[in-house]
Amino acid sequence: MADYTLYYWPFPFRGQFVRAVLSHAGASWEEAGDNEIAALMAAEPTAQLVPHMGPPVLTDHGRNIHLSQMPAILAYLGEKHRLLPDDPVLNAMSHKIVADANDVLYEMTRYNGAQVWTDGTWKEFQPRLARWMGIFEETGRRHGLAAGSGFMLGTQAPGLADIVTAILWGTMTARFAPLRAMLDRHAPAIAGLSDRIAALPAQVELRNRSDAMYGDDWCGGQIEASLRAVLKLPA
Ligand SMILES: N[C@@H](CCC(=O)N[C@@H](CS)C(=O)NCC(=O)O)C(=O)O
Repeated sequence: MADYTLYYWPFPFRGQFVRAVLSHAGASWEEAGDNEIAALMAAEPTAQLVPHMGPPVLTDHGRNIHLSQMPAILAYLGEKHRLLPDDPVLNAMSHKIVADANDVLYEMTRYNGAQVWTDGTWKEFQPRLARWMGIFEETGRRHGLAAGSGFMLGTQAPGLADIVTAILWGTMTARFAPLRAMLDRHAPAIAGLSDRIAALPAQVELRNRSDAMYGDDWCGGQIEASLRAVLKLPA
């Protein structure tokens, strides 16, 4: 049996953070199918593995536990697979980076798909997106990257903060190429970190597998279609 089961849609969006951490930790996992995810979501909270609104949901078979909420899942995996710094401040910084990444996903999808992009709203959002890039760059500058460790929080090996940062910006700019120039301009150290993490063998393997399964998709649905339209990318 696999170590974990991941309930997440066939997209490299929120679930990809969980996949990337599991890959980095060398853990095995099975992906639940769409029908299973839909059935779990439709079940009464009393009948769900863990009461939740939307995936990702992760089952750890070794401990027979189930978790929802991407930041909580990553906090658990970070502790279990020793991907968090011992220092309490840097530990909290890791969780801040995860929460920032989740906020960026929320804003990039216009509040988890509640609205779609138009040319006007996308243009209005540009300073805010640049600022998010700057926030990651400055977080890295203050804690590690500029100090020469090469990792987000000055750790000697990639940790949760590095994987999350790389999956956020690396996946987004790979899917939406025009955003890479923006990342290079506003967050050059983060662009470099994303490339270094992306080159790790476990991440190369995950990306190849994900690209084969999900193609060019990122978050899917009308929100992705509108993002492609404002970026003048093929649908
Ligand atoms: N805050 C949750 C957000 C979960 C979420 O929005 N999941 C999306 C996929 S990324 C979903 O399918 N939601 C369905 C729903 O909320 O009805 C997290 O960070 O895990």
